[in-house]
Amino acid sequence: GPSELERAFDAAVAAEERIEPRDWMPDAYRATLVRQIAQHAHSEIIGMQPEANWITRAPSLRRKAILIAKVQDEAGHGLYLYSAAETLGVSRDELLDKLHAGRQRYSSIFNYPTLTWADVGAIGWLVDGAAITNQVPLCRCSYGPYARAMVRICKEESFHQRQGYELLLALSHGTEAQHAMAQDAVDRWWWPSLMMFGPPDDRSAHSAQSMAWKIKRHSNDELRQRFVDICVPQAASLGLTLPDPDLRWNEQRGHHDFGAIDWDEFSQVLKGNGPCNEQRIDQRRRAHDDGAWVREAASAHAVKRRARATE
Ligand code: FAQ
Repeated sequence: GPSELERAFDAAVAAEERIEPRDWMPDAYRATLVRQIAQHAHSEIIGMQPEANWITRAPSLRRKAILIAKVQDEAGHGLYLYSAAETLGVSRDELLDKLHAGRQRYSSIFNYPTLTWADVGAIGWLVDGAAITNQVPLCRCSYGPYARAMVRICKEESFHQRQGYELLLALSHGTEAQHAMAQDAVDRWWWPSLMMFGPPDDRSAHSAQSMAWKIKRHSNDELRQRFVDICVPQAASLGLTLPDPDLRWNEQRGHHDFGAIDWDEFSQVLKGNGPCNEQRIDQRRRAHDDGAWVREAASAHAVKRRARATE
């Protein structure tokens, strides 16, 4: 039967208490958290690339300042999340090595290109919107450090989502060409955003166990449905359409029905065959190598300061 420690862990989870770094936890619980938090952290820093692509070409100083701040926030989210992962006994170096070696994942969404300025708006509205829908329940995750990191991240994500919505609203009500650019961006980002929630429930390997452990609070399909229901009225007020002829309100279900997701495309992106997989990981490795001297200088400085403090 279960040991004393296991029983205490199960009771804490059942009582909605938080599991903290020094508490006993099952190895598989720890491994699942490392997998999910690392994947989340990697997504934040790889996710800086598609938007950073537009910093030099933002259409005004105001838009440029906003975009720089947003991309910087994403770096910060990466740091909170790597720190949360470190409380589980893995180092940030180790996680980055795994990312660079292709042994840990980052979100499928960041393997799509940002072709026009409107993509910055579509990412804010749809990608950050999907991230919030997925992450608000993670504020109640059973693992304390992850749950607490998520509170601040969600507040910042809400700001990012509004930024994207406001950008798209300006374009949608601008010239005919600007409106068309906004619509094209939404057409390209809609389906990949729905894929962010992960495979359908009947093909989600980890959901049942993660929900039992209260790491995940809702299934992939539940959150995806919630996101669709939120987006439909927002698209209408933006004056834009969602690229799905099967999208319609279902009175009986009290939800919107929507068309079939291309799961072959999703699995291709996960296998590394998305439009930008290679570019994203090459750029990440290059940035890491180019930053080696900064890490060396910072640790040399820390050693010097410590020596001075103990003199
Ligand atoms: N992409 O059994 P499940 C952001 C993998 S938001 C890639 O359902 P799970 C904000 C999954 O790892 C994006 N892989 O898995 C931002 C597993 O493979 P594995 C980051 C995916 O973990 C905006 C397999 O499929 N957010 O960064 C994806 O229970 C703008 C089976 O799947 C998070 O990571 C996918 N979309 O549920 C930043 C949120 N979906 O590991 C910058 C936290 C599934 O066995 C700019 N994560 N897979 O090899 C989660 O909530 C969960 O991990 C899910 C997946 C819901 C993503």
